[in-house]
Amino acid sequence: MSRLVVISNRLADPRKPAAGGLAVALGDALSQTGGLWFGWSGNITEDGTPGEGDLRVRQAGAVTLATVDLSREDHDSYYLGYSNSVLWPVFHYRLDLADFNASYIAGYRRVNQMYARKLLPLLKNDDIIWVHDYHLIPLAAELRAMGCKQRIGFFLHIPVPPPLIMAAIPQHEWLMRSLFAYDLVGLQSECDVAHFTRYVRNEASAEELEDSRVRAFGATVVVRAFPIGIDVDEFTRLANAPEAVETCERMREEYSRRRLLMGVDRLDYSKGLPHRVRAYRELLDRYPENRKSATLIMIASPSRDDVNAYSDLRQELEGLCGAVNGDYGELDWMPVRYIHRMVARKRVPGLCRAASVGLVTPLRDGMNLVAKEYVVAQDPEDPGVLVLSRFAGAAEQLKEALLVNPYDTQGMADSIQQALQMPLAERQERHQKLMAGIREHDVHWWRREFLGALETAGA
Ligand code: GDG
Repeated sequence: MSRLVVISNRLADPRKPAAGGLAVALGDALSQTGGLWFGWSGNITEDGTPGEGDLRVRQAGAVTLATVDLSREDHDSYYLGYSNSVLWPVFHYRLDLADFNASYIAGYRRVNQMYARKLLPLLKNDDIIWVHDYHLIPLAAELRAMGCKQRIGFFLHIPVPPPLIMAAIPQHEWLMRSLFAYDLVGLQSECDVAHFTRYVRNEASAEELEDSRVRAFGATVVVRAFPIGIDVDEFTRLANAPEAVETCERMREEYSRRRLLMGVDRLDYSKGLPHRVRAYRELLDRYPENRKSATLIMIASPSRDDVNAYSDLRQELEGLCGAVNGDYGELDWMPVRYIHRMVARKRVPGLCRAASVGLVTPLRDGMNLVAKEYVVAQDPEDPGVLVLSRFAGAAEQLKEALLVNPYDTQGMADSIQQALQMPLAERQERHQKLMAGIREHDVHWWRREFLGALETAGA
């Protein structure tokens, strides 16, 4: 059996309980074959040389963790700059938030080249290499240029935008050409595959071959959707553990006279948080019976604070929450509880379970795992209702959720009202169907499908 090598921007020690579904699933796969996980250490060296970083290799059980530090200049141009101020906004259709600063691309290329240089000597001939996400699009091309012949797959966790939006990135052709150095490109949804295919057809006269193969730029790559799932068993265990049970009980006690609506997200403009608060305000306005009886809990964990667009969003959100509380609040009722802190992972399932409505309303999202976690955390006898944006990748799978358009404030308020009023039998039926799909397509399924396809791609 070949050894698995995973490369991602950040890595997690898979043995640590706080690691989360993806880290656990990748950790499992890596442990099975005795794998290598390579990425940024999370350290920034203030006086480091650009394009250079110390490699540190350590063992975590059967998994070798190899990390490199980044110099301040590389961190700012590769990570904050090109990855999070160009690729992240554009791939989420937000040209208005993109910062096409010409200096970023050099850092992005430099770091990918450095990673390739550091990784190459650690590779064995029959390794299978799996690269993750938008920070590392050109990594395979850099590895190939250094003579790497191993099979390499890429999985993009974020959406692929429509071709004309992609074309706004000055280096769009180079980026898309880089993807053809992989043997397999995995995307989250069929919509992403359609955008990818349309781009290469229009911009590179691509030929679509059998078995999801696409030929362009003188190379052939397999492009398919592999919708990522969660680790259902791990999350169920977490939901039944004392911390989650206690959190749920405490919430129910604290809010015994209220119905809870809940969202847990990173504070990111892709997640549609202001739109959610506006819809909730509309709910209180249109359906006054919810005043004093509904409470919206918004947990928005800090994220990428040093990118400007994120501090603007924080201000906007704080203003909106403050206004709802000021306009509608009573001495004994605050409509919104907004928390700008990370809650412990062990508490997340308890929060989900205590909420009658789970609000997952991104403007655009590759998949959105919170949607799946919310469903899995529910009591099947008395489940809450998932209100899900049609613009989340998860909407292609979770058809029994109440699908909403987050730009339509009134429509979303109506759907939240429908969720609050939904009869038990309908809630149970929807929950059962959602659960079956989430269980069938869990994170282990995702990993097996991807690695199975990578085994045969390019063969
Ligand atoms: C990217 C793509 C794709 C959130 N707040 C807290 C917290 N979380 C956890 C959730 C969930 C995870 O973080 C978020 O996952 P998402 O999928 O919702 O979103 P991104 O972080 O944007 O992830 C996304 C994903 O990659 C996987 O491919 O689905 O589309 O954007 O697990 O529970 N966890 C804790 N405290 C918090 O406050 N502990």
